[in-house]
Amino acid sequence: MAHEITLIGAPVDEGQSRAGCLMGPAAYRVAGIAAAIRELGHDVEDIGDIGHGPLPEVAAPNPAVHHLAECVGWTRTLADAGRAAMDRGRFPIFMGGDHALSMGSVAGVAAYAAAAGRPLFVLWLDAHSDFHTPLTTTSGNLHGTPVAYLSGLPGFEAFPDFPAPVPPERVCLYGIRSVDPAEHRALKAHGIPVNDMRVLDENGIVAPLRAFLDQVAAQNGMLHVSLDVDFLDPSIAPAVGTTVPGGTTFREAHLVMELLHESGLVTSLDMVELNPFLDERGRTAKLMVDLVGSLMGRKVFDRPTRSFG
Ligand code: 6HN
Ligand code: MN
Ligand code: MN
Ligand code: MN
Repeated sequence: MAHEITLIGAPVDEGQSRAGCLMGPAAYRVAGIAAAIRELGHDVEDIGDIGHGPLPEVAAPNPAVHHLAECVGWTRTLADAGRAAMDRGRFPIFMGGDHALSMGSVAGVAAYAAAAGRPLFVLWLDAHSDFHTPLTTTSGNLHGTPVAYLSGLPGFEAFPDFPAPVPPERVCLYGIRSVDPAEHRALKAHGIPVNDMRVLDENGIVAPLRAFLDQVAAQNGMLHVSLDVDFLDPSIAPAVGTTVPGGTTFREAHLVMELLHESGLVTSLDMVELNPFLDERGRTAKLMVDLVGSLMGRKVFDRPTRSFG
């Protein structure tokens, strides 16, 4: 199925403390993202980079939190941009930018899904669970909070109310290998299933994902995928500020993307946490673009595929 893709540049750098993610959208463009997707038969438009807009007056609920106003601004402008793209029947790809951008991207997609009367599912491909709130974070880096925001947890009073919070059984955390103590307690209390690397080592990279995709298909859901560079092993993807050893391999990551393509269920995508300042001759940016190619249907050999649902 051909998609109508809208690239949205989201140079968010304020959700963490290591400058450089703001160069992410430029690096993806240099790596040829638009041509790579177009080559697969899809329509592609690039609306350029957006900004965080006017800064609201907000008070941080915890002194560690930094750049709260900027992150609230980004959440508003990205939610609006994502919703507007989807209202035009397009498939938004949010080119980050750090993971704080997903507060906005998922809010926009959730608003669209609620209006369309369809359940939204979220696949979080990440080393981290990103389940802090502005109350529990100790680093103060708001890129560690979007999953709690989209789950409707308290502590996000400075942010727009999340439209239709996503229930725990519709969230799939995948590739996880770093969870802080407060996140661990909150994940257990809230009941979000955690597919950590232990689960994927034991069951393989395909089976738990297929089970989740079957749920999405059975409920005619929309599926937002949030791809954090640190989902990948640092040996193949060095350009990220929060590397954690033991990540997915080149083939595992492509297999996930190929399966997602086959499912036909994905309706929006984030590419987050690329820090081009830390890259080696663009290899991480190129790998991320290649993975998007697999998600958009690039394959070595065409063969009949299994159905979902
Ligand atoms: N990410 N849990 C750590 C923190 O600072 O809260 C790391 C967060 C990483 C964020 O993966 O986008
Ligand atoms: Mn700043
Ligand atoms: Mn993340
Ligand atoms: Mn991460």
